[in-house]
Amino acid sequence: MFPYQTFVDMEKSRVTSPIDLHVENVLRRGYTVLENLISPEECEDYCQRLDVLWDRQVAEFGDERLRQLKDHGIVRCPLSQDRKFTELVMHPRVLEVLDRVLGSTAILHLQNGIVVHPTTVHQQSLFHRDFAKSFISNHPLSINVLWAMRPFTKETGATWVVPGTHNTQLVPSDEYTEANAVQLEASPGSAVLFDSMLWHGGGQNKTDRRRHAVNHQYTKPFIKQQIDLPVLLAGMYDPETPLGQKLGFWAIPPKSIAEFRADPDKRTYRPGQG
Ligand SMILES: O=C(O)CCC(=O)C(=O)O
Repeated sequence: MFPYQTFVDMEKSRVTSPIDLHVENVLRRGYTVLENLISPEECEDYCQRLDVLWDRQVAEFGDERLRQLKDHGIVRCPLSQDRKFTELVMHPRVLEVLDRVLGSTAILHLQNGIVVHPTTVHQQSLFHRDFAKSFISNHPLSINVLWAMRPFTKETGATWVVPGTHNTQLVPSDEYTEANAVQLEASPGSAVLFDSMLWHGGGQNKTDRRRHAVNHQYTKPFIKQQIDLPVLLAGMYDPETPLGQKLGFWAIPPKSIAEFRADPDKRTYRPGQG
């Protein structure tokens, strides 16, 4: 234990459960790792599903076009083609931390499968913010949850983060990044939960095997989604469920004055969502 001095009007963070420490990690250094949320067998199943969806998206859009769009290796919105992926969105251990950091009315902004092919340099390996804003909010607005489906090691290209950089407007210098970047090695089935303002980037996959991951971004419900999920998923998922809320079905802007003036219980942007 490290003893602290006490000062008037200064409250100390308290940890009474493991969730408290995860929350404090996210607020202070920008990230936390939730270990072993699902089994290695389930991860392998997800990898196979991602390979199937990746092949399908290549068949639809073409390898060359996806490279041109810098979208090579990204499986866009897997849950729109395979319901299994909703289990990641709604994983209870993720949601208990997410609810504390972002609030229970947070919605899914995007879900992307990431298939890092051997020896290719993928777009996400350039350091970036996923919520690429030039201002700092005093409350988190957006949180990422990146699931490792294959081992995240130095060789497979574990994700790099630059701790604490979610709290400063300026882009970190090369020297700061060089001195402070941390590569997050993690076993399959673990998830890195981070503030989307945190500077981070994928590592290089130096193995001869694909490295699979699934990235999620959740935001406050008033922020637009990457793809309009209530439109994309209409008829596929029940809006009247906790999953429906997370997919954004409870935070739809009214499409007319009449919809805006509907009774509160009929509003498309439901009361209490924030
Ligand atoms: O694949 C990785 O390790 C990082 C992915 C990433 O940075 C992203 O999707 O924003």
